[in-house]
Amino acid sequence: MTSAIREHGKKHACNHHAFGYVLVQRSFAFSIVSSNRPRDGAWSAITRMDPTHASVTYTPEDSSFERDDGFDFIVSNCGVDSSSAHVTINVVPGPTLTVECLPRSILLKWTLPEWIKMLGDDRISDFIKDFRIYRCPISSGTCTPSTTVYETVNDPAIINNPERWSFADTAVEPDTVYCYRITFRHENDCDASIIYESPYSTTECSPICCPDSERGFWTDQGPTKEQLATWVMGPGFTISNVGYSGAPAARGIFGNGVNANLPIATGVILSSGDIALARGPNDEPGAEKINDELPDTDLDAVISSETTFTTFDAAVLSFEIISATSNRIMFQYIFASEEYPDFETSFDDVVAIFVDGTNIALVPITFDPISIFTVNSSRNSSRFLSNPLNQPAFNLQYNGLTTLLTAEIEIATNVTHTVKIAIADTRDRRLDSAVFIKAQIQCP
Ligand SMILES: [Ca+2]
Ligand SMILES: [Ca+2]
Repeated sequence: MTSAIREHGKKHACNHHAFGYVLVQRSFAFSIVSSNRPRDGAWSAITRMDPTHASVTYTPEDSSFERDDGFDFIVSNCGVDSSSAHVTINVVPGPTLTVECLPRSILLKWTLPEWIKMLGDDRISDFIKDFRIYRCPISSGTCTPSTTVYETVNDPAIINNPERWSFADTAVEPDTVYCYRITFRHENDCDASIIYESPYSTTECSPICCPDSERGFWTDQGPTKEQLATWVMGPGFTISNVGYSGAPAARGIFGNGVNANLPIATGVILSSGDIALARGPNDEPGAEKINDELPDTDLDAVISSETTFTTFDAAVLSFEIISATSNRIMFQYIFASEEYPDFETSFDDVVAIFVDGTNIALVPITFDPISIFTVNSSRNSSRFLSNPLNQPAFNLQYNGLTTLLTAEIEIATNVTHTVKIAIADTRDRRLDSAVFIKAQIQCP
């Protein structure tokens, strides 16, 4: 008896895996002998599926280009071999994925292979099922495959419109590497359901600090206090025991500072009100937020030689650092306020940076602290810049600001030091002030 092969080599289109199968005429015992193994891929041992079917899994060596491969097979029964037959495997590309860093988000953009589009441009959703986005944790610089679906895309309006083939991942932390992959399932004309997947795509940037020229000057209250400490210190320091006291709206980050004419592109902002008020134009004489926050006694001490009043609405970021390599700490910062110009001799809002208890934020040469009384249009005026109402020199709400100032101090290596950055209103909680501190981390 000769096994009759009625049909063979049904063709499967697939990216990473493909299989051919043979169909024999009726049910009887048989075996399959392979010959002429695939040229560009590896295949599994032939597996009996049922009395009439057998399958083999094929994995192309390189799935990034489109080409055909195949193998020959012989079905034998009772020692009588059939003639050789050939299975063709059509290997086609799968989807591709790119990732782009934006402020506090990562934008994923994908493309689908041409063969999918040719199935019907505006009916792609008829052929694509279970479109999934996987976000994979990173370890040791490589992607760790995730089996947990991060996001699904089911909306035909998105799947059928190439201009909408994107997804913004906003749940990102700074200085964290993320890795993504997309997959979809295609039900093809061979009654098979095959999963297509993109290669992994990895970000290696600090997502939240990435410049976005279309966004203009921005502030963001989202980052944690630990992120703020990391931003102002930069690499080389181990940071611990981070604390923040003050209103949640009073601290955060800013970006595109150049858009506001600031000499700092990105950094941390602390204020005695709401950091969102920092954004220009300067269209109010006295923008303010009453936070009902407490004074800071260290700041009270800093201004005690200038005024008898105490502080209010303090915002205080504090932490400990240790470094094996850095014997110096440096901050570059700008102090800005709504107290200028009308109250520059009556309401002494203040900022200070304490390292191991010593205030290192001082007017150069003079050793004056940084406050409304010590830097203004008449005192230390070379350090002062006016931002008049409705004729903004800077795209900031604040009516005046200092030039870019530097606070630095030598420190011992391998010793824990305390850092405390504090700002507050003085005498009342009105007409807020802010400090812009340059980020020491690298942005792409
Ligand atoms: Ca103003
Ligand atoms: Ca206030």
